[in-house]
Amino acid sequence: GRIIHLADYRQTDFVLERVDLTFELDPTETKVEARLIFHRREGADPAAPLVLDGDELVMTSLLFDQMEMDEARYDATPDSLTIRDLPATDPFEITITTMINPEANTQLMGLYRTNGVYCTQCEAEGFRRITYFPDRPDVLAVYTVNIIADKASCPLLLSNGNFLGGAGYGEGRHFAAWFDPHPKPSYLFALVAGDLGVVEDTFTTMSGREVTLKIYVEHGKEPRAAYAMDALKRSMKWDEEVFGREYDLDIFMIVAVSDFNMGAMENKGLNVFNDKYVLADPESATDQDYANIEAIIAHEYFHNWTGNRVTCRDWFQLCLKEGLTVYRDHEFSADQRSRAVKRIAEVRHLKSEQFPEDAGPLAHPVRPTKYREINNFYTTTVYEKGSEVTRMIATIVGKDGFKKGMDLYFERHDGDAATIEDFVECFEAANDVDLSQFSLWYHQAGTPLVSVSSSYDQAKGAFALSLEQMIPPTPGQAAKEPMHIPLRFGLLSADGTEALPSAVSGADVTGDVLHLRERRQTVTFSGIASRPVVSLNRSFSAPINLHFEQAPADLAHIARHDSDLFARWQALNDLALPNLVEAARKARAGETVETNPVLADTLIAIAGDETLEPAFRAQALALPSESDIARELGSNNDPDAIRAGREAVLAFVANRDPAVFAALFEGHRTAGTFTPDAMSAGRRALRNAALAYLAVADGTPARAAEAFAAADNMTDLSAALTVLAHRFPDAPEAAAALETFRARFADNALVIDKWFSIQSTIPGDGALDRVRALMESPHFNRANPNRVRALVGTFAFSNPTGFNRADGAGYRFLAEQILEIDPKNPQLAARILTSMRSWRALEDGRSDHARNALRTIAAGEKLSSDVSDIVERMLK
Ligand code: BAL
Ligand code: ZN
Repeated sequence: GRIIHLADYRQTDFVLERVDLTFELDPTETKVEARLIFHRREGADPAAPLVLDGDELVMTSLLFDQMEMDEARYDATPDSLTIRDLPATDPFEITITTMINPEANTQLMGLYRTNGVYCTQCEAEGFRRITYFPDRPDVLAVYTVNIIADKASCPLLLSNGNFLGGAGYGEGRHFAAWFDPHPKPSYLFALVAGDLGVVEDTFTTMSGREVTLKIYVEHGKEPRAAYAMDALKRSMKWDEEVFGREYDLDIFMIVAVSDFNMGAMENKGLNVFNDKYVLADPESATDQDYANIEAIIAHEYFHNWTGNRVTCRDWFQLCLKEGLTVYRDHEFSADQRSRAVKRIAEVRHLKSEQFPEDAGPLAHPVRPTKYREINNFYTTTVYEKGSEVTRMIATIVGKDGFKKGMDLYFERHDGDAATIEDFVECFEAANDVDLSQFSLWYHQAGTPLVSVSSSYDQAKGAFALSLEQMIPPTPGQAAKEPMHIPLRFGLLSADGTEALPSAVSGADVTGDVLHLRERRQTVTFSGIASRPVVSLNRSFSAPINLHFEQAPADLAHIARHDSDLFARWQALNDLALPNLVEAARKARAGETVETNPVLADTLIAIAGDETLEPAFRAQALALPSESDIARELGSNNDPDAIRAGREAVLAFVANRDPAVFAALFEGHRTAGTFTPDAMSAGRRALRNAALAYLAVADGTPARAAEAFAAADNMTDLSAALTVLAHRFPDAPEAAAALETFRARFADNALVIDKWFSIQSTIPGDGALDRVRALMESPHFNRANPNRVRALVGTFAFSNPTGFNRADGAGYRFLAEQILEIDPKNPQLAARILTSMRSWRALEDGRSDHARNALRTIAAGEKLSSDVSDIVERMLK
């Protein structure tokens, strides 16, 4: 494919007024009739042809104002339809008939079949696989949809908007008509037809309208949709209370399907979900699954305003809806659960997924200026960093200022296809601030590095912070401008209370936010009676790497006393990371690893602190991951040494005071009926974190095996199974538990995915053979994205030692898989391939093997644009 540039954006020559679609559904020969009414845009070239997008389309008829069109006036190819000699002013009607084959659609883009159900996925460019269309987000139209299908196999016929009516339609068939009054881009179109069970409820909006809520799932799975329904109602309420946004149709539907490339899709009034993010019960879902369901249900619902009512002008603006909507779902979860614990989880995710992307060959700005394949820009940079940028706007303009800006955004842009500039302008106008320097966050890729040093002058009572920002070079961006970085901070006195300066010079400080704007800045705080300990970037107010060599005792002080719980966790992390990096170096050099006892004692003290919520203590106990350590090391990485070093530190902590872990394990049982609330989930998290340490201290699988046998919910069961499989892979207890688990959940594919993932992440060289063997299991299905991600994806993304085997066999395996998956499902192949995004940071032997594997992929015949785009950027 060719490269698309933001600078080339121009409006369409034709305005689409209305869309009437009629589908005659058939597994292999679905007939689609699209009646499109256009007029030429005022000022457009009167001779310009109408060019419509297509993708693998076969056209069987074309009418102009209901008359067959003269063949000399158009050209139809599988991927475009060009029509000439169109009127200069009058509206006209084009009726296109295409024949498509849903059964053969393995890409899962456009109209396809999953377990006998017809469903669609149109974002970003799937609609053009259904009919020829101006398939771009700035073409908004009102749709009427008629669906005709076999009554027995498709009793249910759904599309966007409100139900108009239905009736019988000839022998054994019926039809239904839907009308969506809200103008929408084609990527929000949806159709679902099949035989599904339903869970129904209602929601009364703030203006008193009753909305019907329906969640469709496979028959028999209805009870597992109860939590999703509860999350939906809470989301609707929250969006009214916090953002003043009310739902706008009579009905809101969610359909869960088992074959889906993404997590879910926000189609207007008819969300389609990967069933993994709908179905849950205590027997089969972990606390993490519940939290994910809550977040994704909310995310898709929130898109109704941020994405659907206000959509994107072009795909470069993807972060306009995604970054903002992730921010909204983060805030929702923070309000529903523990804000600090939620923030810790977000930052862990950001650091482990987005920071590596931003530091490697796939780095790109939050608002890119060019792309080859838009499917490859549904990234953690667009989503998660995009959310962080929105959060920084809220930090800069304040809570009320953010609300004013959002209100203005909805007021100005409801019904629009907008840009990032439009969005930022609303916060500037509502708050009378200049966000032009801040906007560099959208345009400059790379994680800023802020280096800090401090000095204290006792005689003057002055404390000075020297800050320097550096934004590393990224592909296509060698030199960067300094950015506006909002840093929340506090100065802690020796007793743990906050020291308040009498004056500040050298930077703007508003409340607890220090605004770093220059490349270098020294900030002086006066009236500070004794040397304070700085707690910087509290709540991770800016998504940066902080280089600040604070003494272990200072970090321990923050970890024990900061008023900001997130900062306490961050200090623990900062205390642990240098230790783990040093441990990795020592392990690689064959030297003995030593662990700083301050680290172990601080961790244990916090874990045992009954005044803190258990979920926080569980987070505190989780040492930085192997990938965190690799990122900190930066280059020449040896994953085996990183793991060996980390294991040594972990063993030191585990053996420091096993009685504490035993008490945590015994003292946090969750007895009685299972509830997925945050408090109970926190108790389980702490208990299972303790179990992981105890298994190391015990050196035997007995305790984990007992926990496995006693578990009465999936969180505890899978945690115990993970400890058994990862710590004691060769023990009979592990084999027995794995088989018990498999047999018990053999008919629940989503649970079998956990069984795949637990085994594919068993550390060490043996993982690859296990993964290969599991691919032969009858439970595996290489056509199903969830199965492939659970087994192959998890191995490549989350098993650093297993995947990065020194002999390169892991990379060769991945190359083989990518070449096999790509012809069927390019999006899935390209996504899994991004697991190699940090290959250049590996030591020479491994990076040579990785390069060879990437070259093997690049040399593949008929690569999709998805995979060739990724592999070429990675090799560049
Ligand atoms: N729009 C694609 C799925 C999502 O971000 O909600
Ligand atoms: Zn989204």
